[in-house]
Amino acid sequence: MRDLFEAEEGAQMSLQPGAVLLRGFATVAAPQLLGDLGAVLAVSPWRHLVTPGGFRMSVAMTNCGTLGWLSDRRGYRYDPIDPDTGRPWPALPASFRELAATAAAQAGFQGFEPDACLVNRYDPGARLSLHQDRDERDFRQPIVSVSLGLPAVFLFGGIERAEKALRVPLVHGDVVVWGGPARLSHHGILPLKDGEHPLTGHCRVNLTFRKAG
Ligand code: MD3
Ligand code: FE
Repeated sequence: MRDLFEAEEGAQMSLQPGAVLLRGFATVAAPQLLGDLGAVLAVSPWRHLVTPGGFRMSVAMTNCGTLGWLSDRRGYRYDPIDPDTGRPWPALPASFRELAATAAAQAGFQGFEPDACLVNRYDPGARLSLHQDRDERDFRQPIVSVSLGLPAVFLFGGIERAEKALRVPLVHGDVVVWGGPARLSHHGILPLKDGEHPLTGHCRVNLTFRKAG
Protein backbone atom coordinates (compact mmCIF):
# COMPACT_ATOMS: atom_id res chain seq x y z
CA MET A 1 0.00 0.00 0.00
CA ARG A 2 1.16 3.48 -0.87
CA ASP A 3 1.68 5.41 2.40
CA LEU A 4 1.62 9.02 3.54
CA PHE A 5 5.24 9.54 2.69
CA GLU A 6 4.81 8.76 -0.99
CA ALA A 7 1.29 10.03 -1.60
CA GLU A 8 1.16 11.54 -5.07
CA GLU A 9 -0.21 14.93 -6.06
CA GLY A 10 -4.01 14.97 -5.81
CA ALA A 11 -4.17 12.04 -3.39
CA GLN A 12 -6.56 12.29 -0.48
CA MET A 13 -5.51 10.44 2.64
CA SER A 14 -6.85 10.08 6.13
CA LEU A 15 -4.15 10.69 8.80
CA GLN A 16 -6.45 9.83 11.68
CA PRO A 17 -10.26 9.93 11.96
CA GLY A 18 -11.21 13.53 11.12
CA ALA A 19 -7.86 14.57 9.58
CA VAL A 20 -7.67 14.60 5.78
CA LEU A 21 -4.46 15.33 3.86
CA LEU A 22 -5.02 16.77 0.36
CA ARG A 23 -1.61 16.40 -1.26
CA GLY A 24 -0.85 19.29 -3.64
CA PHE A 25 -4.35 20.81 -3.36
CA ALA A 26 -2.87 24.37 -3.23
CA THR A 27 -0.03 23.93 -5.74
CA VAL A 28 -1.78 25.75 -8.59
CA ALA A 29 -3.09 28.56 -6.34
CA ALA A 30 0.24 29.03 -4.52
CA PRO A 31 1.66 31.94 -6.59
CA GLN A 32 -1.63 33.84 -6.20
CA LEU A 33 -1.79 33.08 -2.45
CA LEU A 34 1.79 34.30 -1.92
CA GLY A 35 1.13 37.42 -4.00
CA ASP A 36 -1.97 38.21 -1.93
CA LEU A 37 0.04 37.53 1.25
CA GLY A 38 2.35 40.37 0.16
CA ALA A 39 -0.60 42.79 0.36
CA VAL A 40 -1.54 41.44 3.82
CA LEU A 41 2.06 41.97 5.03
CA ALA A 42 2.06 45.56 3.75
CA VAL A 43 -0.72 46.27 6.30
CA SER A 44 0.18 43.87 9.16
CA PRO A 45 3.88 42.88 8.96
CA TRP A 46 5.55 39.77 10.41
CA ARG A 47 6.26 39.79 14.13
CA HIS A 48 7.51 37.35 16.78
CA LEU A 49 4.93 36.97 19.54
CA VAL A 50 5.79 36.30 23.18
CA THR A 51 4.28 33.35 25.07
CA PRO A 52 2.44 33.90 28.37
CA GLY A 53 5.60 32.46 30.00
CA GLY A 54 7.73 35.21 28.42
CA PHE A 55 9.47 33.29 25.61
CA ARG A 56 9.80 34.78 22.12
CA MET A 57 8.28 32.39 19.57
CA SER A 58 10.71 31.24 16.85
CA VAL A 59 7.88 31.32 14.28
CA ALA A 60 7.08 34.77 12.80
CA MET A 61 3.34 35.48 12.54
CA THR A 62 0.66 37.76 11.20
CA ASN A 63 -3.09 37.45 10.59
CA CYS A 64 -5.84 38.39 8.17
CA GLY A 65 -9.61 38.18 8.53
CA THR A 66 -11.94 39.78 11.08
CA LEU A 67 -10.13 38.05 13.96
CA GLY A 68 -6.42 37.48 14.55
CA TRP A 69 -4.73 35.06 16.94
CA LEU A 70 -2.43 36.66 19.53
CA SER A 71 -0.13 35.59 22.32
CA ASP A 72 1.41 37.88 24.94
CA ARG A 73 2.11 37.96 28.68
CA ARG A 74 -1.66 38.07 29.31
CA GLY A 75 -2.37 34.81 27.45
CA TYR A 76 -3.65 33.52 24.10
CA ARG A 77 -6.74 35.03 22.42
CA TYR A 78 -8.38 36.24 19.21
CA ASP A 79 -8.66 40.01 18.67
CA PRO A 80 -10.13 42.12 15.82
CA ILE A 81 -7.31 44.69 16.19
CA ASP A 82 -3.63 44.22 15.30
CA PRO A 83 -1.81 45.46 18.43
CA ASP A 84 1.22 46.52 16.34
CA THR A 85 -0.79 48.88 14.09
CA GLY A 86 -3.79 49.68 16.29
CA ARG A 87 -5.96 48.94 13.21
CA PRO A 88 -8.13 45.98 12.14
CA TRP A 89 -6.30 43.05 10.56
CA PRO A 90 -6.39 43.13 6.72
CA ALA A 91 -9.39 41.36 5.16
CA LEU A 92 -9.09 37.74 3.98
CA PRO A 93 -8.07 37.89 0.30
CA ALA A 94 -10.63 36.20 -2.01
CA SER A 95 -7.99 33.63 -3.04
CA PHE A 96 -7.58 32.62 0.65
CA ARG A 97 -11.34 32.31 1.28
CA GLU A 98 -11.92 30.28 -1.88
CA LEU A 99 -9.06 27.86 -1.26
CA ALA A 100 -10.14 27.26 2.35
CA ALA A 101 -13.78 26.69 1.40
CA THR A 102 -13.03 24.32 -1.50
CA ALA A 103 -10.56 22.28 0.58
CA ALA A 104 -13.02 22.00 3.48
CA ALA A 105 -15.80 20.91 1.08
CA GLN A 106 -13.48 18.30 -0.48
CA ALA A 107 -12.98 16.87 3.02
CA GLY A 108 -16.72 16.83 3.75
CA PHE A 109 -17.23 20.21 5.46
CA GLN A 110 -19.64 22.15 3.23
CA GLY A 111 -20.14 25.89 3.81
CA PHE A 112 -16.88 26.58 5.73
CA GLU A 113 -16.58 30.36 6.14
CA PRO A 114 -13.38 31.17 8.06
CA ASP A 115 -13.15 34.48 9.92
CA ALA A 116 -9.47 34.10 10.90
CA CYS A 117 -6.29 33.20 9.02
CA LEU A 118 -3.13 32.87 11.11
CA VAL A 119 -0.04 33.07 8.90
CA ASN A 120 3.09 31.38 10.26
CA ARG A 121 6.59 31.82 8.80
CA TYR A 122 9.25 29.25 9.68
CA ASP A 123 12.86 30.23 9.04
CA PRO A 124 15.56 27.54 9.36
CA GLY A 125 15.55 26.24 12.95
CA ALA A 126 12.08 27.60 13.78
CA ARG A 127 9.70 25.12 15.42
CA LEU A 128 6.31 24.84 17.05
CA SER A 129 6.16 22.60 20.11
CA LEU A 130 3.35 20.12 20.70
CA HIS A 131 0.10 21.95 21.56
CA GLN A 132 -3.68 21.90 21.14
CA ASP A 133 -5.73 24.61 19.41
CA ARG A 134 -8.43 25.48 21.93
CA ASP A 135 -8.91 29.25 21.70
CA GLU A 136 -11.80 28.95 19.22
CA ARG A 137 -15.46 29.12 20.22
CA ASP A 138 -16.85 26.05 18.40
CA PHE A 139 -14.72 22.91 18.12
CA ARG A 140 -17.22 21.43 15.62
CA GLN A 141 -15.79 23.85 13.02
CA PRO A 142 -12.86 22.40 11.05
CA ILE A 143 -9.40 23.96 10.66
CA VAL A 144 -7.79 24.13 7.20
CA SER A 145 -4.01 24.42 6.95
CA VAL A 146 -2.00 25.19 3.79
CA SER A 147 1.75 24.49 3.51
CA LEU A 148 3.84 26.68 1.18
CA GLY A 149 7.58 26.76 0.46
CA LEU A 150 10.10 24.56 2.26
CA PRO A 151 9.01 21.12 3.52
CA ALA A 152 8.51 20.45 7.24
CA VAL A 153 7.93 17.48 9.50
CA PHE A 154 4.53 17.72 11.17
CA LEU A 155 4.01 15.97 14.52
CA PHE A 156 0.55 14.58 15.02
CA GLY A 157 -0.30 13.16 18.42
CA GLY A 158 -3.42 12.33 20.35
CA ILE A 159 -5.91 14.09 22.57
CA GLU A 160 -3.61 13.21 25.47
CA ARG A 161 -0.23 14.96 25.29
CA ALA A 162 1.66 11.78 26.24
CA GLU A 163 0.40 9.78 23.22
CA LYS A 164 3.15 9.02 20.73
CA ALA A 165 3.15 11.49 17.84
CA LEU A 166 3.09 10.41 14.19
CA ARG A 167 5.60 12.23 11.93
CA VAL A 168 4.12 13.41 8.64
CA PRO A 169 6.19 15.28 6.04
CA LEU A 170 4.26 18.26 4.65
CA VAL A 171 5.42 19.78 1.37
CA HIS A 172 4.61 22.83 -0.73
CA GLY A 173 0.95 22.79 -1.81
CA ASP A 174 -0.27 20.31 0.81
CA VAL A 175 -3.56 21.11 2.52
CA VAL A 176 -4.82 19.39 5.67
CA VAL A 177 -8.38 19.62 6.96
CA TRP A 178 -8.79 18.87 10.68
CA GLY A 179 -12.24 18.25 12.06
CA GLY A 180 -14.30 15.97 14.19
CA PRO A 181 -12.28 13.69 16.45
CA ALA A 182 -8.92 15.15 15.28
CA ARG A 183 -9.84 18.74 16.15
CA LEU A 184 -8.34 18.63 19.66
CA SER A 185 -5.31 16.47 18.85
CA HIS A 186 -1.86 17.64 19.95
CA HIS A 187 0.35 18.75 17.05
CA GLY A 188 3.56 20.62 16.29
CA ILE A 189 6.35 21.24 13.75
CA LEU A 190 9.94 19.98 14.10
CA PRO A 191 12.76 22.54 13.65
CA LEU A 192 12.80 23.57 9.97
CA LYS A 193 15.71 22.35 7.89
CA ASP A 194 17.35 24.95 5.66
CA GLY A 195 16.80 24.79 1.93
CA GLU A 196 15.64 26.97 -0.91
CA HIS A 197 12.21 27.06 -2.51
CA PRO A 198 11.61 28.96 -5.78
CA LEU A 199 8.49 30.71 -4.43
CA THR A 200 9.42 31.46 -0.78
CA GLY A 201 13.23 31.30 -0.59
CA HIS A 202 14.63 30.02 2.73
CA CYS A 203 11.35 29.61 4.59
CA ARG A 204 8.08 27.75 5.00
CA VAL A 205 4.79 29.63 5.19
CA ASN A 206 1.68 28.06 6.70
CA LEU A 207 -1.84 29.49 6.40
CA THR A 208 -4.24 28.26 9.09
CA PHE A 209 -7.91 29.02 8.52
CA ARG A 210 -10.40 28.96 11.37
CA LYS A 211 -13.87 30.02 12.31
CA ALA A 212 -12.80 31.49 15.64
CA GLY A 213 -15.74 33.72 16.59
C1 MD3 B 1 -4.30 19.54 14.19
N1 MD3 B 1 0.34 25.51 12.93
O1 MD3 B 1 -0.92 27.64 14.01
S1 MD3 B 1 -0.86 23.62 10.81
C2 MD3 B 1 -1.04 26.55 14.61
O2 MD3 B 1 2.32 24.31 10.33
C3 MD3 B 1 -0.32 25.36 14.07
O3 MD3 B 1 2.17 26.26 11.21
C4 MD3 B 1 1.17 24.49 12.37
O4 MD3 B 1 -0.36 24.36 14.69
C5 MD3 B 1 1.92 25.05 11.21
O5 MD3 B 1 -1.74 26.39 15.62
C6 MD3 B 1 0.40 23.30 11.98
C7 MD3 B 1 -1.77 22.18 11.06
C8 MD3 B 1 -2.75 22.14 12.17
C9 MD3 B 1 -3.42 23.26 12.58
C10 MD3 B 1 -4.40 23.12 13.55
C11 MD3 B 1 -4.70 21.87 14.09
C12 MD3 B 1 -3.03 20.93 12.70
C13 MD3 B 1 -4.00 20.77 13.66
C14 MD3 B 1 -5.72 21.70 15.05
C15 MD3 B 1 -6.02 20.45 15.53
C16 MD3 B 1 -5.31 19.37 15.11
FE1 FE C 1 -1.94 24.48 16.21
